[in-house]
Amino acid sequence: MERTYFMIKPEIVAAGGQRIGDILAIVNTADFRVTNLHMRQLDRALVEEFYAEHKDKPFFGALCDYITSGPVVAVGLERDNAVSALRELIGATNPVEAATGTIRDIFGASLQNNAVHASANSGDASRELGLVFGE
Ligand code: FUP
Repeated sequence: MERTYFMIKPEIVAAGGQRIGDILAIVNTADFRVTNLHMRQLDRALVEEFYAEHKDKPFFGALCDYITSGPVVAVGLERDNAVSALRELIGATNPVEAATGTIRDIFGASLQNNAVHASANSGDASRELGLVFGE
């Protein structure tokens, strides 16, 4: 069994509940067990740590502004090969490059506002679950 971290980003949450349900229903098709779930606004220091790998990139400030702009839905998920299975479900980072039918293809608005996050590897998953849930 492997764990991963999934997050529904602020523009989806701000639009109301329906798309949260639609996205979780897609995740549910892939037989994940939900190990943790909550909705909250993340503080700036946590988000800067979360995206530390990008701290020298030109988009870092805007990315942190955006992720702290409203509540997110934070989800811990578990199954065999959880990291790769979830990355496949969400699609490429840029929604215009995301495969048809993936979450970012359906719900993503732009490279920054790409609807959801999923851990890139199991090391990131442990780090992200620790940061957000204190696991
Ligand atoms: P991903 O692992 O698919 O979330 O992608 P990255 O870690 O490369 O990027 C993290 C987030 O930064 C993306 F979800 C969107 C945002 N981003 C930008 O806003 N501009 C860029 O040029 C690249 C990424």
